[in-house]
Amino acid sequence: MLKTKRYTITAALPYTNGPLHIGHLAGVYIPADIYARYQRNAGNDVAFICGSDEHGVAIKMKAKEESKSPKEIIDRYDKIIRDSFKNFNISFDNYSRTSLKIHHETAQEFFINLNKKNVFIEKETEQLYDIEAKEFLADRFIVGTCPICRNEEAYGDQCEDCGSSLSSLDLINPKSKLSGSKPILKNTKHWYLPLNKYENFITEWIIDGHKNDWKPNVYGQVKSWIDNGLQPRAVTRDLDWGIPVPVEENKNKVLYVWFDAPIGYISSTKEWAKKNNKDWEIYWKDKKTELIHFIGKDNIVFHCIIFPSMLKASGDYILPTNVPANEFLNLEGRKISTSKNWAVWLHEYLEDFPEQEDVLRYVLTANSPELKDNDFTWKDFQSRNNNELVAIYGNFVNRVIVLINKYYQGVIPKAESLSKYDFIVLNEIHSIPEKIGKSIEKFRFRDALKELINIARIGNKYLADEEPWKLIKTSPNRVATILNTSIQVVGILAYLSEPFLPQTSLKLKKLLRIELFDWGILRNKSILKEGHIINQQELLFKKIEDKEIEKQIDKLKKNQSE
Ligand code: B3M
Ligand code: ZN
Repeated sequence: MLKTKRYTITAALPYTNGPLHIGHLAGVYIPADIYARYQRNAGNDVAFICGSDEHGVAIKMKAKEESKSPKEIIDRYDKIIRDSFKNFNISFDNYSRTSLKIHHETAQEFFINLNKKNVFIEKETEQLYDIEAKEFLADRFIVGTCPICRNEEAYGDQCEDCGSSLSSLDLINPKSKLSGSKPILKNTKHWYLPLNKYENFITEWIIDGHKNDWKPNVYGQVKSWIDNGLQPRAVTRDLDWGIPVPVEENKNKVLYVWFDAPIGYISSTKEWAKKNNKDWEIYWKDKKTELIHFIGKDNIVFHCIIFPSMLKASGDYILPTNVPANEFLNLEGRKISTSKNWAVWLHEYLEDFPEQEDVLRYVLTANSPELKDNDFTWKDFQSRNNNELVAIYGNFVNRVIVLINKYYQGVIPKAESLSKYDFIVLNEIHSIPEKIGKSIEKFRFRDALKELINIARIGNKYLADEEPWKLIKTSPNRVATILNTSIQVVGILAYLSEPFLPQTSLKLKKLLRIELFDWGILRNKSILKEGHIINQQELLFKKIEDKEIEKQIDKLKKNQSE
């Protein structure tokens, strides 16, 4: 199909300081994957980009906790994270890592370019210092009370509760996470990005320009920062882990992780373009390219204010068309917490529910925290699997395939004269691809998924109303028409499931013996021609028993008591 538009789709680079859990999938990676798969199926040119975020204090903290080197930590979790993305069919075109040379070079070039343009303010200031640990305290090395929302666990660079970008001197009652001691003040030099100078740019671009097409939760956060006024932010740190600041007089200074990490999208695109003999610049500098950042709400300030100001200052980059950040997913009514092991880890999920990654994709899309925090419960997981995937989707497909094999040895029968009801069903089904497309274009994946399952609901009802198994002796032509109509519904379900349930879509493709997956065919009235031979039925979804759910809930309670 003619490639009509170009998309650079990025998903937040996960820190390699721990494994992935359901909050990551629901917040960022499933929405991004649905969107990327949809745009590919629509015939567009897509670069779906991600990679591991391997610098910063978070990784230093983990290394200290485990008395390991940061390198050992990032290598361990980079592998675990890559495996999880692969197992859940997150279809990145490239997954890189910011510890690679190509990223160090790209980030340093970016810094040098801005430095040459005198974008930064270089200044000596007093910063918090831990005399016991002999470390300057920035980012997650320091915690204190957030001056904006009074959260007592705010970090030196950000408060995860209200999303505010902070500097450690803003914290009330700051405490070192390294020694627990009260920090002293010590002089040090840093390079500051003067965000205050980009207030008008952000106001025109987002506050005026994206009032109607950006999600209200994102727009609202950006507006609150602009209303409070933007402050210069240090983009360098006194740390021995990270990308060295490319200046002569550098003394153990590295780039702030949130300066280098978003540039990781660019270096990952470069790496991909080199491997595929493509020009990376059209994905980051061509005004016809749509740049979409998929992130969680705690990353909004970095993707809507800091990184765009860096791109603007650099001068030749495009800006994101949209930043559809999701809110947070809670677990059994409580905030997911890595440190308290209150999480459903992806690698553990697959041990307990092998081959059922699509079930989790389905439930996390149906319950996605698109506009407000939402809750994942194991009971809901079980009921959506049993009552929607098994009882509606799987049951409908199973009945059609079994009947076509039983009555016609798997050969799709010829449709005779269609009844009014047949036309109603086919017209309704053929209106759904456009509805799903419209919802996905607006990042409303829950609505899009409802339309998808509705296809199976319509098919199920049609079969139950028409009861072909009662007519096979008296009206064989009618049965042929009903099953030809029904297999068209299954065909559309196969195509439209691909962005949401890729594993199930692949099973259906094999079942129906569909070779290509070009969505252009969805414009045809009939997807599967009479005479086409399909395979025997195979199980798509299996019932989840109470004891499987009880085991999960007990596991969480046990984690809690430890
Ligand atoms: N590593 C993820 C987080 O804040 C952070 C995203 C970087 S995207 C450039 O958990
Ligand atoms: Zn706060």
